[in-house]
Amino acid sequence: MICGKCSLFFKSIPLFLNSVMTQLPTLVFATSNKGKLNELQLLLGTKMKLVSLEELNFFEDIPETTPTLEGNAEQKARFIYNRFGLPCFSDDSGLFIEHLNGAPGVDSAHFSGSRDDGKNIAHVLSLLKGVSNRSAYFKTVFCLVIDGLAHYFEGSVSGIISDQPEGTGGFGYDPIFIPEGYTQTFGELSPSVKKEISHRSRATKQLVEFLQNQ
Ligand code: ITT
Repeated sequence: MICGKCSLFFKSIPLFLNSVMTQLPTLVFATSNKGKLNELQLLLGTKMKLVSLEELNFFEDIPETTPTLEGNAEQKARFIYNRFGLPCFSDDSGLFIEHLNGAPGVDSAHFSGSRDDGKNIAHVLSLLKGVSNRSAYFKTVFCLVIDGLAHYFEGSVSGIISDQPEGTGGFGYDPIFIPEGYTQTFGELSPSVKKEISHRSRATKQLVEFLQNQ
C-alpha cells in the first residue's frame, strides 16, 4: 500500500467514495493539463488513484511566476496544498532545444504567445528552419507537498526535433519530438513507448518509490 498519509484525507470527503471502496490510495495532482493527467494515471495504473483539480471543483489558473521548473512546480503544489490542506503533487515540464539556448524551456506552454499546441509547434519549427543541430530534451520536475514539506523528483529524455509534425498521439510537442534510439515522434509511437522512456515516467518511478517508503 502506498503512503498512508496520502490516503488519509479522503475519508472526510464523500467525493472519493469510489476510491475508498476500491481501497486505492489517492493523491491530488495539481494540474489543469489533461495530457499530463492521462499520462500519469496510465503510468500509475492500479497503484494509485489521482484526484484531479476538476474533481475538487477547482478551475482557477495557478500562478507560475518563477524562472525554473523546480520553482514553478513548488508554486503549483503549495498553492493547492494551502487551499485544500491535502497532500498533492505537481509537474512542471518543458522542452529544451540546444540551438535555441534551452528555449522554450520553462516557457514551453505558451512559447508562441498562446497555449495552443499547434501554434507552439509551428513557432519552434520556424525557429529551426534550415538548422542542422536539432538536439533537444524534455525535462519534468515533480513537487510533492506532504505535511507542508516539499519533495522533488525529476526525469528527462533526449532526442531531436523533427522537420515537420508527425502523428497525433500524446500532447504538446510530442508530434515533433523523436526520442533517442527511435525514428518516429512521440506523436507516432505507441503510448507504451512513452510510458517506458519518457521524462514523466522517470520522475513517476521516483515518486512511487518515495511514497512506498513513507
Ligand atoms: P499545468 O501547469 O496545469 O500542469 P501546463 O500545460 O501549464 O499544465 P507546464 O507549465 O509544465 O504545464 O508546461 C509544460 C508544457 O511543455 C506543456 O504545456 C506542453 O506544451 C509541454 N510538454 C510538457 N510535457 C510534455 C510532453 O510529455 N510531451 C509534449 N509536450 C510536453
